[in-house]
Amino acid sequence: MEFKELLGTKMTSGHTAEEVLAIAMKMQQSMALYESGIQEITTKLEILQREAQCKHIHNPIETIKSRVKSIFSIIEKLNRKGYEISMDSVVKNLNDVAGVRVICPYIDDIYVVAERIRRQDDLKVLVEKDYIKNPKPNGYRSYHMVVEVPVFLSDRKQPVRVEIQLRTIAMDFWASLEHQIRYKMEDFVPASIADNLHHCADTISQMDKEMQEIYKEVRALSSEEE
Ligand code: 0O2
Repeated sequence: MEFKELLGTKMTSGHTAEEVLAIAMKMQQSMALYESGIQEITTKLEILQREAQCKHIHNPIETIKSRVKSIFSIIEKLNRKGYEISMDSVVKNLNDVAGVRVICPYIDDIYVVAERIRRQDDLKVLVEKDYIKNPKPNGYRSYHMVVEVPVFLSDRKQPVRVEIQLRTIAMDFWASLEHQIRYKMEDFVPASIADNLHHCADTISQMDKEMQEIYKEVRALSSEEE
């Protein structure tokens, strides 16, 4: 859906296209706060990466990616979920405006990183969803955390919510392609394609488990200490 189309969509909140545009411009000004929240979380994760590199121990973080949700996606999500279209509503109802994706080599690394995040006492963990132990019906796997991080401004301390998605390289491969396919098909994925995607997700999950076992054997054979 393009922004033009969104403006042509009937808003569940009853706003006109002009009102939505004015709200969108106001929202844009608030996005800096979410950028700052991402910066805080990314710094914490980079510190964990650097520590592992310095100590020559296994680094549980392969890659860190981040994004602030576009205003278009924010309005589309508020509208889809039937929430009011306003900045207050974004703060109250959306957890994933600021998103950080942590790609880990192995499944166990995900739980290691999640625990290291939990231990940081300036962060408040608000939500945790384990889509690895409980995959979504379409086969999606990831570990999701919503945390609140303090951002220090010139005159106040502002808590900012950030969604952290933790995945293996394999889970990320599947989720990225599935997302693209779903987008291409405008969310109407035929059953046969959905079945194939589910099958791929299960195959990938099996591979993740096998790679984890291989790594355990490698570690048992090597003298690496952590
Ligand atoms: P995008 O483009 O990545 O931003 P909530 O956010 O808690 O109100 P929701 O959306 O059900 O409710 O939360 P959930 O299930 O934790 O999922 C949030 C995000 O996880 C999604 O954001 C995706 O990034 C990812 N995700 C969840 N399910 C799937 C899936 O089936 N396939 C893929 N590829 N990604 C998924 P957005 O806003 O949908 O998208």
